[in-house]
Amino acid sequence: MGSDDFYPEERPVHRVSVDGFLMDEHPVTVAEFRRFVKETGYVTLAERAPAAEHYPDADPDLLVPGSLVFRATTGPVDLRDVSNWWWYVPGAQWRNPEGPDSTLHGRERHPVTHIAIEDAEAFAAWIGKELPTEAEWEFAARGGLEGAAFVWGGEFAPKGKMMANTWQGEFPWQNLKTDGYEGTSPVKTFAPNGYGLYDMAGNVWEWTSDFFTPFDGDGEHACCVPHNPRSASPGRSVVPDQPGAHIPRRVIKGGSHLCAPNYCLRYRPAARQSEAIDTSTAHIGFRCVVRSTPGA
Ligand SMILES: [Ca+2]
Ligand SMILES: [Ca+2]
Ligand SMILES: [Cu+2]
Repeated sequence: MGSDDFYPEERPVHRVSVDGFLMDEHPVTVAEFRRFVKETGYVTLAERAPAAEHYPDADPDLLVPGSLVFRATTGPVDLRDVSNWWWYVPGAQWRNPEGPDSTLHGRERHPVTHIAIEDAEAFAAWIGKELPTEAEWEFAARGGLEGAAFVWGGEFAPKGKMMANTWQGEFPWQNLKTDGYEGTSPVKTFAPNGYGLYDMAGNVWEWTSDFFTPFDGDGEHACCVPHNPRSASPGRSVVPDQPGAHIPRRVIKGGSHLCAPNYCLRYRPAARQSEAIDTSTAHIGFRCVVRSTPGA
């Protein structure tokens, strides 16, 4: 797991082992999520109004159901300020990914988006599966290649061929769409990895069950190869000195159609990012696993 060649949170490279499991071959699609909602009446987090007591500093106008939507800027902006391109849009949810006036027309086989971790867990429980741990997800993404930068090998675009739906050009204003897609793409558009898994790089980020913790710093893994490692407690996942720092954060993996080399070169198996458990966005989805020992 991990990489020493890109971002600090991926360091150091270390060895883990995981038991056998099966994984969905692509992220859960709009059509699949629709069936879940139809049969259960499930209401996603983005469709519920945030409770004022959890957000004492919030603008009351924003304490309405909604979700984070990406809007490209007209030119280069300060990349340290994500509010330049992320907008909390009232009425944005999985059925209306860009806001109330948008539809899913033609996107039934795209990954479902605007899914918070609790929504992903609810779907998994309903269908009799579980969410992968970070270690399982990364093992699966590598597709049998040891230490390769990308899920298909060492080169981003072998012989010029685009292997995943990412962002080509200067983020967040110049989307060249060399891969053919500005936003999400239908699952299985790009070739699978060595384990037959599609969209392990790009398209949408995918939730894992682990709370986000640094790989280094605690020395707990120094002596041995952790077996089925998991990070089950929210304690160390909070990011000090950030707005919303008290909200626990889980690991998301794989990068998305918004990941670009000038900002976020994270369409790689080692890449990891944290996302708050109260958050849904237009570029995060999920897929499930079945373990040989359920709940292990
Ligand atoms: Ca793209
Ligand atoms: Ca993905
Ligand atoms: Cu990214």
